[in-house]
Amino acid sequence: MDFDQLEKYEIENELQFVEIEHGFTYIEINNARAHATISTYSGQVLSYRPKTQNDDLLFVSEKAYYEDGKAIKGGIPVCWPWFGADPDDLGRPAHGFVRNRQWEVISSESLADGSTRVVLGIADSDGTREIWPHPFRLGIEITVGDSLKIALVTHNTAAENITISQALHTYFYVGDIGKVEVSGLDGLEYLDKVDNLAEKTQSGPVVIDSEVDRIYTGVSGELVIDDASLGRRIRIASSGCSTAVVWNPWKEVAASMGDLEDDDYRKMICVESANAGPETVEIPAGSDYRLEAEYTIESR
Ligand code: TA6
Repeated sequence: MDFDQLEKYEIENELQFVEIEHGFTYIEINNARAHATISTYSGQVLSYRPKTQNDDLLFVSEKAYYEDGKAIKGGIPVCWPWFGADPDDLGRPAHGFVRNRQWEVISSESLADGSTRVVLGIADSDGTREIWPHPFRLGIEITVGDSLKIALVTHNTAAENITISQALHTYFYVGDIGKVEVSGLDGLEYLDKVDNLAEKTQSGPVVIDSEVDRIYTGVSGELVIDDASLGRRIRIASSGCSTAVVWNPWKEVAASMGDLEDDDYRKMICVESANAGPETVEIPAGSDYRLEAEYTIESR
């Protein structure tokens, strides 16, 4: 989509398109409630800050790659149509192929409550069918207001059922990982990716004092990131999924990643709304599937 074609989606004093240095286009939303930045490459929210807050909801690495074919480290990357390693072991990229492709703008609107909604989409092409041989349309509905609402909508345009896994791989900004607790997972089973996928049971809130990479199953209800350092709580309400992934790379893994500063692990935590691990989703031909998350920040 050419930059000139985007003009019709602008909303005066509320939604603008900006061409940035790396040749990518950002959507800048600034309404009475909040500010947000969204990349049309990758369909990825990079920043969200309600007007009542000083700090961003999201972490984006200073060393993030902004290159065609690479994922941007931070914000809300979309993992689709698989989460994690290639499920068929064909050497395809981890976390699927839509987080490193260009998306189209489908619509934009101001809502009566002062929030702004923008919808981006991506559909199958020769390039995607080489990797995954199914027709599809994938939309992301992003509503920027007192909260940030995301709906990832898979339209199965194929003549047969498709099976996917997926995640909103959200990187939350935290003041100091040592002062963070994640609640809402107490008593749930998880697969521990740093211990050969051993099955374990969560006891109490999740605290991070080493590498954590866990797939929690049977999740229902709200998750809360309690951040004593920033003096805030982030509430995560999800639907269309019963899996949550919690990831922090800790020191050694962070240092091995070219797109993270060595000490970035102290400023981020991924808490992901997902259909992943044992939970996959079969979508009948011609049907839609919605994975939704709403993020709300409150002071402690
Ligand atoms: O969601 C957690 C995880 O799958 C980890 O296993 C780790 O590999 C991470 O994602 C990688 O995320 P990235 O954004 O670097 O591709």
